[in-house]
Amino acid sequence: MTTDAPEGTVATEQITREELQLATRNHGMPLEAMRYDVTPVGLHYLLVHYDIPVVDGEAWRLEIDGAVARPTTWSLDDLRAREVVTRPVTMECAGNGRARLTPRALSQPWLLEAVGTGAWTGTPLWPLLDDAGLSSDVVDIVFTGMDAGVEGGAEQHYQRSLTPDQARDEGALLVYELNGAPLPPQHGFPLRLLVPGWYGMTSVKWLSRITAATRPFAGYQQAQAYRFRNQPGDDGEPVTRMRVRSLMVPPGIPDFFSRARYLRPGPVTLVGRTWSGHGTVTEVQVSVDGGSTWVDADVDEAPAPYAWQAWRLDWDAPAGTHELLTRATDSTGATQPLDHEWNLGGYAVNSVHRVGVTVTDHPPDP
Ligand SMILES: Nc1nc2c(c(=O)[nH]1)N[C@H]1C(S)=C(S)[C@@H](COP(=O)(O)O)O[C@H]1N2
Ligand SMILES: [Mo]
Repeated sequence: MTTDAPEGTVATEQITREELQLATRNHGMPLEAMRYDVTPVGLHYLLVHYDIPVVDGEAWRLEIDGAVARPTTWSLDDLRAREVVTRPVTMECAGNGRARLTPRALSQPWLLEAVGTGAWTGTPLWPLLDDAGLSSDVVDIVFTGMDAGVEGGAEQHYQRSLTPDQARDEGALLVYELNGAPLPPQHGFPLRLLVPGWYGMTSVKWLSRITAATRPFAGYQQAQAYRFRNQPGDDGEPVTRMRVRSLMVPPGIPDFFSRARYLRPGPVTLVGRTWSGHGTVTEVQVSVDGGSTWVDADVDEAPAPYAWQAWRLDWDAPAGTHELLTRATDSTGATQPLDHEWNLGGYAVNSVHRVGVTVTDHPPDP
């Protein structure tokens, strides 16, 4: 550890015991699972700040309160009786890529796998708020989860907020099913918020209360965490939508321990997924020579807004060792950077994906 690492970060490659503890409670999506259009439930990534609450779905209620004309209480059956929407949505943790930074924030040490695409079923958020009748002076809508813990030195429920405009315009859903079955406990049973296109922290799980506030919400997850800062004490800009990213299914077979890849020489189709919370991905480029030259991959249309897109590229793999790279550009023209862009919390690190591979007829030797 060096002494110039800012508070809350470390400048070593070694993983601390606390990071390991988080990494075993939470988990990423194995990259080979990108072969599924919709991620099977147990393969979807998982991020839980505190403990997973045990909830009785019969007794559970959602309260809508605060500055509304008609405070309301909803059972799960009441919500199921409203308009039903099912859509595939790709969700990524804002900390995906954090563990690749130096120094890195001490938090969940994600490499690249904190992503998944669920087929989410629920009811649109805005009509419920509209029925409740928001006062004209409402500035934030606060979403409260049932889970509680201590973070940043304060006891809290997990809470995030949206402005009324965001709650109306972002296509947010209150979801009660994942891939055609009730939400599993770890993904927010019985109800969660889902804000398509945004990093996962916005999509509050175990939702029990929606409060219309006439003062800006200054809770920990909104005002302290999830902000782009370069040093402690910076006010920072809020982390919101997912930056453009592409990932490759690592080709060939892995070494058990190091996960180094081996591939037979000859034709292979490289495949992967790509997404952007700022629109759609218009281009994926692949390099098979460490970034010296780039080739356009075929990219499928998005099956729905903010659902990942498949890409593929045929490659005639020659014997030797190679570094494969993939880089996407979205409809705003934003492209993944070659190098990590550092920030204190390790948020939205969307640098190009690099996969080393040894092409040989005789693994493990080239
Ligand atoms: N109530 C609550 N909601 C939460 C969280 C949490 O810890 N508690 N984690 C958030 C974060 S940081 C992410 S990335 C997503 C992860 O959702 P998933 O575990 O269903 O993939 O949930 C978000 N919603
Ligand atoms: Mo997250």
